[in-house]
Amino acid sequence: MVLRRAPAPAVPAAHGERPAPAPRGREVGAGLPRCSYTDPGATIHRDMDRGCERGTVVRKDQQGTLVLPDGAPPSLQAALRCHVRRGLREELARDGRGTVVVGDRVQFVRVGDGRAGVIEALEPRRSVLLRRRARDGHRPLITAANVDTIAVVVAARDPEWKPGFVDRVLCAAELSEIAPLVVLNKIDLLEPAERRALEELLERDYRAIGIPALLTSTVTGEGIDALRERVRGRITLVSGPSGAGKSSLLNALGLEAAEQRTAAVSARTRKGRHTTTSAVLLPLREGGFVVDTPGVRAFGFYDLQPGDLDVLFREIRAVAYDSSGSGGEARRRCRFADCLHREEPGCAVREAVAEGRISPRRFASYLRILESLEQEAPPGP
Ligand SMILES: Nc1nc2c(ncn2[C@@H]2O[C@H](COP(=O)(O)OP(=O)(O)O)[C@@H](O)[C@H]2O)c(=O)[nH]1
Ligand SMILES: [Mg+2]
Ligand SMILES: [Zn+2]
Repeated sequence: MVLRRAPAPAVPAAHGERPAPAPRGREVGAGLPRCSYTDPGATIHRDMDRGCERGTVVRKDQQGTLVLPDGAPPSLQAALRCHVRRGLREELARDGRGTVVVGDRVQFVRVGDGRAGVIEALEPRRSVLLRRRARDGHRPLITAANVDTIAVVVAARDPEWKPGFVDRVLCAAELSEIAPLVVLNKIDLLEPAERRALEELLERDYRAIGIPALLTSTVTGEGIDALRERVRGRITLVSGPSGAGKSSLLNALGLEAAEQRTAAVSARTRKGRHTTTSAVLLPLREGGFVVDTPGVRAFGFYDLQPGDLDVLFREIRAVAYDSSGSGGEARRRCRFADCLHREEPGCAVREAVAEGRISPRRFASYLRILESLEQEAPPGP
């Protein structure tokens, strides 16, 4: 299979046309697939001279869009309720940017008593998270923009962490070209020998391939400063199973519990049920935001074909593809061009696993995710 960067705006119209289905044996990035979103290069038509201020979209709900102005106190209370100027709404729907989402950088003008505003312009996005639309699996939604880091938080024990879950989140980060971070919390619960074994695993499976991994404890305070350094001034999406200690870590970072509760309530309907996926950006004191989300559902593998999964495991990608060819094309090194690295003879990836160049545990994750993708994906033509 020849891999090539996917044509740009084929994908994410939040309320736009259904995008054309990706061709089979699809073209993906120069050896790297990724979420085929390219910002249509937003033109910023308003400017500060005309009284516009800049801010970050921290929440969306039925009543509108909450924007935290730059320089305002880091609290949801300081956000302004805004609506999007109709002309801009139409432009976004037309050009494939969809709608304004949390994380978006916007320019707005204040109206009324200055506690409300109108969004006039959307600044170019650094990244987007895509999610399948629940009702029809094909149309993607942009759920958040400008996320800098996807942090997967699990407990070293209690509840037992599932490496497969971590690897799935890491794949989602690769797909969106967002920096990953692994956080092993509750490290205080491990005996010294268990801790050493965990350190070895993190070193071999993550740090060795360039994925940072932190050990933290909200009880002893270990690793909290390192985590603070990682989230400062950035937008960090925090993902992890319930009980891993996400809320406790956010508290340790100085995020007031009240803010967190406000966000949690806003994500429920009046009947107490969760609304769709309205993520909330929680402003941090030292700058930046965190988004707390329960799982990978919020940013599932939009439009990922089983044959592209190997690209999302960076150490498998490094072995499976030879991108020395011209034109940025990448070819599989395995005997079969469409090798899924399962039973096929002449497989470069399985050879690397056998020789210890790829972690058997990561490879097992690959196989499990591959299987789940095959169950989700409709059979190709
Ligand atoms: N021993 C220990 N317990 C922790 C740590 N962090 C959180 N917990 C406890 O784990 C439970 C779940 O924490 P919580 O922050 O609510 O997890 P969340 O569901 O991921 O938000 C709570 O009882 C916390 O007190 C830690 O680092 N060490
Ligand atoms: Mg929580
Ligand atoms: Zn192979």
